[in-house]
Amino acid sequence: MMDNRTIADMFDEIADMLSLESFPNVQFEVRAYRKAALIIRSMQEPIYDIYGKGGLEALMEIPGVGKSIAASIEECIKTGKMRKYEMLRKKYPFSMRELTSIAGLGPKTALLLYRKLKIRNIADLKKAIAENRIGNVEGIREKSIEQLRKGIDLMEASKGRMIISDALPVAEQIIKRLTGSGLVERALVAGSARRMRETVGDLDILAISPNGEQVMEFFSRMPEVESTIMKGPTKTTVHLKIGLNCDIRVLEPKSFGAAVQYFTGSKDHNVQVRTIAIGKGYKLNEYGLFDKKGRNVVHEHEEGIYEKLGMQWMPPEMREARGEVKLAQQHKIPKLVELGNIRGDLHTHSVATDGQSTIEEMAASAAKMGYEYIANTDHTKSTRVANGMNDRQFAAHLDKIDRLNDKLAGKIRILKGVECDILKDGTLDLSSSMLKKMDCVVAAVHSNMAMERDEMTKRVAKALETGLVHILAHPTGRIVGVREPYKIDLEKVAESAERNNVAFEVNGQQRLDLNDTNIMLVSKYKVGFAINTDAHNTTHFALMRYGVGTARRGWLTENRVINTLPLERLLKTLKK
Ligand code: DGT
Ligand code: CA
Ligand code: CA
Repeated sequence: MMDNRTIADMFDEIADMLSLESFPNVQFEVRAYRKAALIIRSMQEPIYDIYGKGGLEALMEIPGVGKSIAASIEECIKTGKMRKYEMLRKKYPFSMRELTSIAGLGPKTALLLYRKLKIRNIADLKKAIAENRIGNVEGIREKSIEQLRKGIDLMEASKGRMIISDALPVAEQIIKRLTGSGLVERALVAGSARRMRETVGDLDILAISPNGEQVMEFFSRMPEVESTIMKGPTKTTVHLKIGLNCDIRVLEPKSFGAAVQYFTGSKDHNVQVRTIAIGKGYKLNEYGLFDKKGRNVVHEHEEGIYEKLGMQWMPPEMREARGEVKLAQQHKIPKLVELGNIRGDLHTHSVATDGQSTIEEMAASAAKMGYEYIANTDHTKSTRVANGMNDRQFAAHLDKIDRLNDKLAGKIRILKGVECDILKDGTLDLSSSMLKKMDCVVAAVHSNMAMERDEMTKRVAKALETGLVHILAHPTGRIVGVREPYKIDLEKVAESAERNNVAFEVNGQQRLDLNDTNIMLVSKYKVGFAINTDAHNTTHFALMRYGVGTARRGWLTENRVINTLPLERLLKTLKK
């Protein structure tokens, strides 16, 4: 059984290998595979379910999936193989995916490394770097060797951990299977996934069932499972095809609440809670909360533990030992922003630049989700790789949005916007007169990221001081597992943002930027936040929950988040 990620990885690898070919129109094919990979990777519904329900036709309804790609997916689901992929792999017998997953290493370099040094994977590459063999390859500079070294380090630092947006949908699919099996009374995901940590090391599933053995049998035979690592009547561990381990624990109802509290963690949070329990004469562990006489006083629900300890219950996202335990004792846990509070997305793209869906499709999809508005924020000219637009092109683009809004009146409002580059010198990549025509100016750094901290801080602050910017997008530039944040003094930037009424973005894509700790840092200032998906196609809207999860980990409340405002109030806020 093929999961979305595996298929997307295969398509990306096909695109990488095809990009080395030179037959006519090959670039067209490369783009098609790339686009399909991008979309399938971010889809939350398993593609074999889509196929199972509606066959080839349903596959072709996925944006970016045409006839021949749909046929490849079908082949893959039916046979576990893809002929096209295997043919190309014969020609390029090295792990393109492994090598190009290193930041800064593209298909051409991978081929060069294979041809000259027989490097087939990351292990070979590391060895070659350590033995100073790379420097002798023509076409590879000293600077790029340094870059390769950094890329490998970054990858190893994140090794074994997976971004939440890849892991959680699989965990939820497993929960659905378990509850659908009729074997369990309740099942939930605990651990870092429940806390919405940006990456997870493994998945921790808890279930109530009187049939431990049968549950374990069912669990270890699910299509998501690659192999069983350990199988016992109360605990089983499997390795999933997506590359993560997954634990399941089967419990009796009377210890479920304690287990949920314990296995949700974090470990540091648990240590603090347990200390409070001891102070009150209890013993707390994963089996229960026991009083002096050894009686378990909490059963099925974890809320009971906090209650008995004189604490307020708090959302899992807060349980990182960052002061939430004290707040809970004072009954001052804030009411965090929720997915249901979000009324629109203020950072979205379209085919006008590097998106894969049209503005019409984006708006229709957002309306279907119940949004009141989206801002279309396509790129500006300096972002050439994204096909960015200049003043003249934006003028026509905005007219088009006006016409669309006339057509859509009453359904959803498309705000006229832009994701404007903050150039190296801190100026904006579009004229002020054009920026003033926009409802929503999102500004971001896309180039020259290797600046000194001071210089970068001044650059971004200068852009905010124009008074033309509404939202600072992905303010540190990091991409989880791919790129480190650039150096920047966020507190200085927050001072500028406060003076100029600029909101900080919490980006729900693989960036998850700002992250939880940076949100906490800048929320000390009087600034707003915008939780956006940076959607490049309609499937990306589903990533909002990870933006919201990250915002909750940074303790944000609804009133701090501007895209929880109804349209009229949002427009007023943006005009200020
Ligand atoms: P991960 O898997 O690295 O993303 O992070 P977690 O938080 O899911 O950690 P994991 O899977 O090792 O353990 C799940 C939870 O079990 C953890 O959040 C808290 C609890 N736990 C694990 N080991 C200990 C421990 O030694 N002491 C305490 N108090 N709790 C623990
Ligand atoms: Ca875990
Ligand atoms: Ca675990």
